[in-house]
This record gives sequence, structure tokens and C-alpha cells, in this order.
Amino acid sequence: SYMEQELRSQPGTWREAAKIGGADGPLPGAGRRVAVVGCGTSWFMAQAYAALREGAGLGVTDAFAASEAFLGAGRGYDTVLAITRSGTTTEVLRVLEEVKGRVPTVTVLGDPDTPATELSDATVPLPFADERSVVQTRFATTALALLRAHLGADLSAAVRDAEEALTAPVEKEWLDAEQFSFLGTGWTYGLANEAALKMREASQSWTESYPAMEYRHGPISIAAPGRVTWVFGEVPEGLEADVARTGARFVHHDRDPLADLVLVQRIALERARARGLDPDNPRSLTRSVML
Ligand code: F1P
Repeated sequence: SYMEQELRSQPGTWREAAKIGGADGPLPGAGRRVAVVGCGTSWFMAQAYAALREGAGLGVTDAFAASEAFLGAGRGYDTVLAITRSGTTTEVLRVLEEVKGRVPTVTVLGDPDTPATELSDATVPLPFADERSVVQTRFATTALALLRAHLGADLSAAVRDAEEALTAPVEKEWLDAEQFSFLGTGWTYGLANEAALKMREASQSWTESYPAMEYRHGPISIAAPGRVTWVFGEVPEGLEADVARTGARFVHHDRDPLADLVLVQRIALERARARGLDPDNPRSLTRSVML
């Protein structure tokens, strides 16, 4: 399947993106107030980037689902950063249209020959990470790799961890699990949202996602034997013991969190196969959502 080829190419596409992100370009520099918009997977990458950029002290950075951004009056942002693989997603184009001439825009996209390029002041095209599968894998992670590199991160460990995540065993318990809760803190909360979406889109699995410390405020009531609680990044104190008491399987890996997402993509693919589903053409989804 395309999904398999595309997810397997990830360490290489991250390496490419790190070069672009590390060089001078149109991405927002320190001190700017940035609104980041996207839909679906691209929104979750926006969330991860916003947490990383603001956490690095580079300026206010807020992520919005493009449909909920309402940036018409500019809202005090100096830059609008859009993320879209297709460059055709209606809600993203609406934001770009709305702020045109008022707030400078830069769009990270897969296909540069699309309406998003027309509407943006600047673009960072990642054609080598574009995809044929409806379900996004490498475009999203490569866009985030680029943005991490632009924030000054050294991605060599992440690339190595992604290579390892491509060969790590996919455990039977993950293939058989009835439900997954994905958790994260800071930037890894966006990854948790993306992991949950990936499993739904590709394999129609029942998944949820929460900020890790929110999990104890209600959602943990879902945890039970035969279900999985998977934490990206740091594990807050006491969480593992709380999950263990429910009988759910607690999963946490030491690899780079973006590389751990690669393992979840593989689980989504395997679960789709086991159910006879085609992850390149999932039920009720199209490659780009246009009105
Ligand atoms: C965004 C998106 C995908 C989703 C689905 C519909 O597309 O929401 O994340 O998986 O395929 O489109 P894009 O704006 O990044 O092209």
C-alpha cells in the first residue's frame, strides 16, 4: 500500500526536512506572535509546533483548527502559519483569504502547485514528503521535523529512533486491543491527538487522546484490561501506577516521541490489514476536504 511505502520513507524525509528547516527561509523568527492553522492531522502538527515554539521562548504561538481560527481582524498576530498537505483544504484557504494583506502568511505544504500557494505570501514546499495515501503519515511528521529543525533542534537522534521504530516488534496485544488512550504533555499532546486520529482513520479503531494530566480527571474510567494507555514523551509522576490499577496495558517508550508516532502508524496499518480495510482509501474520507 502507499501508506506502508510512505511511512517507511520517514527517516529519509525527516533528514531532508532538517536541512531546509535549519537554513534561512520564510518561517517566523524569534519574537513574532504566530497563529498556526490546519485541519485534521495538520492541526495536530500545528498544536505540537505551537507548544515547542512557545516553550522555547520564541514568542506567543497559538494553534487553531482552521475552521475555528477567526483571524479576520488579525487578533494581534504578526504571522499566520498554515500547514496543509494538499493545499486545497477549504477552511485553510478561507483563513489565508481572510488575513490576506493584513497579516503575513507562510504555508508549509506538500504540493506547491495549489491554491494555497496563490493565497500565501510565502511557502515552504515539501514535495518529497507529499503522499498518495488518503491517510497522512510522512507529510505530517516531515512538516513537524522541519519546524523542529527551524527551532534549532538536532534531529539526528529522532531520525535514528525512527529507523528503530520501523523495525521494532508490533506486539500482539496492540493488534488485539479493544481501545487505545493516547496521552501527551506539551508538544507531545499534539502527537497523542494525531496517534488517535491515525488509528481511527486507517483502522476504524476506538481511540481517545488527552493531555496526560487530564487523564486522571475522568477519562481513566475507560481504562480496563484489554485496553491500552500509551504515553508520548514524559510520564507524569504517579500515572503509570494509576493505569496499572485499572488493568489496562501501560505503554511508554524512550525513543523520540515523533519516532514513537511512527510505531503507532505501523499499528494502525496492521490493524487495518487484519480487518480487511484499505488504509489508502478509508471509509468516509477523501484526500482533501473541499466544500
Ligand atoms: C487535512 C485533512 C487530513 C485528513 C483527511 C482530510 O488535509 O484533514 O489530515 O487526514 O485526509 O484532510 P491537508 O489540509 O493537510 O491537505
